[in-house]
Amino acid sequence: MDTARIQVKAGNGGNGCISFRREKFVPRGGPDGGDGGNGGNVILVATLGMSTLIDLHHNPRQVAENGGHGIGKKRAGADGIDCIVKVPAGTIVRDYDTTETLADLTEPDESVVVARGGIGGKGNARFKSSTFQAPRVAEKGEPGEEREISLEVKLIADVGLVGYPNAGKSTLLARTSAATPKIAAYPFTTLRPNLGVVRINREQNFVLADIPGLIAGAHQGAGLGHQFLRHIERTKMLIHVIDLSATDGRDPIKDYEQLNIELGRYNELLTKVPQIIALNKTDIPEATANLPRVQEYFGNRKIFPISAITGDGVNPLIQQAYRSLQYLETRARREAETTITFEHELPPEPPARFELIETGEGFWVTGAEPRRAVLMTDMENEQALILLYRKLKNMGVINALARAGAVEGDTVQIDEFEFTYSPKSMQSH
Ligand SMILES: Nc1nc2c(ncn2[C@@H]2O[C@H](COP(=O)(O)OP(=O)(O)OP(=O)(O)O)[C@@H](O)[C@H]2O)c(=O)[nH]1
Ligand SMILES: [Mg+2]
Repeated sequence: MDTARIQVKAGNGGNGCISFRREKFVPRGGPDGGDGGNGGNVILVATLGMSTLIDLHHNPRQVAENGGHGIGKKRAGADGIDCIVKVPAGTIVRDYDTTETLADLTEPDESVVVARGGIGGKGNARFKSSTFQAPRVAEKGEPGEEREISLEVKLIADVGLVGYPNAGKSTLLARTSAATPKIAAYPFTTLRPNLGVVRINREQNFVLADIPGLIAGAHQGAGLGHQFLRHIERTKMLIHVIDLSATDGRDPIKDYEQLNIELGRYNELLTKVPQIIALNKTDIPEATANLPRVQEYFGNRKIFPISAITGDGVNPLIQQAYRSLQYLETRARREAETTITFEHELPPEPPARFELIETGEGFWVTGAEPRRAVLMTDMENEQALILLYRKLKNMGVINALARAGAVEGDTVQIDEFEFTYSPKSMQSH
């Protein structure tokens, strides 16, 4: 339920209308066809209080309303209503085919348009001019965008708890927050990540995530942990919980090393995430016995012996986690500021409106603007083709063709349509 694949279809623009005024005593009135309305967009909105994509599994196709067609008396069609799709905060949105990331909706109410509604076509009233008194032409509505997207929810926690099964991660989460995860004396008690808010004082807090225990081979799918490792990819920091009592016949130092190897095998970057070491279950005598050896192993590195059950040592651990977070956030802000200054010096180049590609048989025109102009043209209508020619000319397409050496009779392809080039007009076929 953390991932979903859905189809989104924005509304088509409504068609412009071809109509002429009819009034008593006015035998041949002017054009009065209204514009089509714009199609609705499909918009994803990050929503607080949602945690899964289960709703979308039941509704894998999300469609926005089409714009209404224009009608006579210059009345415009209504705009189509947007389709609003609620997703959990922390959802990454990708194009399914290209896998390009479209958005990373981290903050509540952040939104992204994943399919843009088509523009309504202009009615014939718009095309009247001194030389064009009775235009029998209107634009078709632009088709709404349609695509497949994939969604993935990654929890947004500041700090993640990692450790072997049974180390006491859930117990620590329960002790430090209001969360009530399941706790039991067998491995793999936790089956899904849990989040809790750890309050330092009235204003200061951070979000702590507990994930299922990891074991050797987790990166290859052993145990349950690997499917949840991606949740901690985005935490700023980890608390590595180690069972110091080693009651299951294990060794705390081996556990520590093995777990880090697993993290690195899953994603090298995870080994770069700062870790705080929590040595848990100090209330058990075996733990106290193990402590000197483990302390020696970590040397100068700061470690936190705790008992998640009694609460011993937990407060210093939490304070340290919070201070480290603050440090990391300040550093991230400083880096962000540096980046912004840099970007100011290098303004991005404006995107080209279209591109001309020589095909050997003629030319291929790509780009959103020419494509839109073509899709909004009724190819059966002579006047509409004249209008298309003018639009292409205004965009610079006709000039570019001439410069590229196009001659009468060359084939020009725009989107799905083929035209025959002539310096003064375009003919569709
Ligand atoms: N004595 C003692 N027992 C503890 C302590 N912390 C956890 N436990 C016990 O250890 C067992 C496992 O605790 P959990 O919190 O469920 O461990 P976990 O790391 O979340 O385990 P998984 O979810 O299976 O990965 C439970 O029986 C806890 O009561 C501690 O500080 N002292
Ligand atoms: Mg647990």
